Amino acid sequence: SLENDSNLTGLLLQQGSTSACLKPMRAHLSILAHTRRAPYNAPCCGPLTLGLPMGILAGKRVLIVGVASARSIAWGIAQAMFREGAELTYTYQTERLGERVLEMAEATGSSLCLPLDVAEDQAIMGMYEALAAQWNSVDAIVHSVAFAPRDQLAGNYLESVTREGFRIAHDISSYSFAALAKHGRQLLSPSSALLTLSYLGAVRAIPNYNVMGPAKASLEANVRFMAAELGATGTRVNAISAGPIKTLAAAGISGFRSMLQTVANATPIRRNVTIEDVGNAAAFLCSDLAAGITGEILYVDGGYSRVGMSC
Ligand code: NAD
Ligand code: 0WE
Repeated sequence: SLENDSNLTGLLLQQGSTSACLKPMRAHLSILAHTRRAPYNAPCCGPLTLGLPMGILAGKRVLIVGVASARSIAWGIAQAMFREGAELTYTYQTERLGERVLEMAEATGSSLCLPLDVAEDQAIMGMYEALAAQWNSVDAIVHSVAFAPRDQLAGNYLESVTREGFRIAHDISSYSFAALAKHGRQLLSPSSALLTLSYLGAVRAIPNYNVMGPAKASLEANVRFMAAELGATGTRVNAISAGPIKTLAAAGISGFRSMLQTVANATPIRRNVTIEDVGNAAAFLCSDLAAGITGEILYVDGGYSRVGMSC
């Protein structure tokens, strides 16, 4: 399955039983401990940090929404941000996902995981209440969430699109980003960043992406409107438009494997992007290095969208 060959769950599942989880988990943590940056204000001369520069996110507190597996783009972002010194809190969509997300959180120095279904305003407000009990402010929020009913993502656009499918796609994939900002803005620090994930289907008609195209176009417009408003209080708002990656959200999309191959061949860097590529760009955008960037859609697609023909 998608999860079994991932680094983290691979380690956890090696011994085939949940009771055997702790030992390999600790081994994994100790590996990460060597790459952990010093906390904010700490001198860079402790035993773990000797000779290492401070991470670009040292002292930043980041809320990560959208980890479902070790293949999730949000997990690539969380790992890059942890490496750069951020302190993380995660949310998970369902109880079924909660245990796995908690294990992943622990591997990145975090034990705070909160349930969140972004379809519910009450759930968003409850999540922030629980978060505010731990953190008095938040420096970045990563929104890595999309959903349309499966029947929306196959066949011709006008045949598959329905009023209800359109509503759900826009609610979960676009409105939820504004909702996270609307209910969380009192917690945002004066040099904070919001980040969401988009896809080329926002600006090009891509077969089978269907109603998710209009939903991502709406999400990208959300980025601009939110950036215009929140800039005054020091919050930047950006999106990364990522190339296709095999995640749970891509599982079961018919022809995804051959699409990956076709895209790799037509991409200037001649390969597909990875969750590490996206994670590194996300860490930059949420850091003070990107203090002059807001309302932007940054393409992390190996240049695919820049070329009109490839040989
Ligand atoms: P993923 O399945 O790992 O992540 C999608 C996440 O959305 C999951 O964690 C899921 O729990 C969450 N989610 C869905 N409905 C939710 C709800 N009601 N409440 C809370 N959470 C909910 O897949 P991914 O590919 O990592 O997707 C993350 C983002 O990246 C999405 O916005 C997707 O559109 C975008 N993106 C993906 C690709 C790709 O090819 N995989 C390319 C470009 C952009
Ligand atoms: O945004 C996405 C996928 C988002 C998504 C995926 C699913 C699958 C499971 C939204 N809703 C659902 N609903 C489900 O039931 N991507 C960018 C990945 C993706 O999906 C495609 C793509 C690409 C790329 C669908 C068709 C064509 C290309």
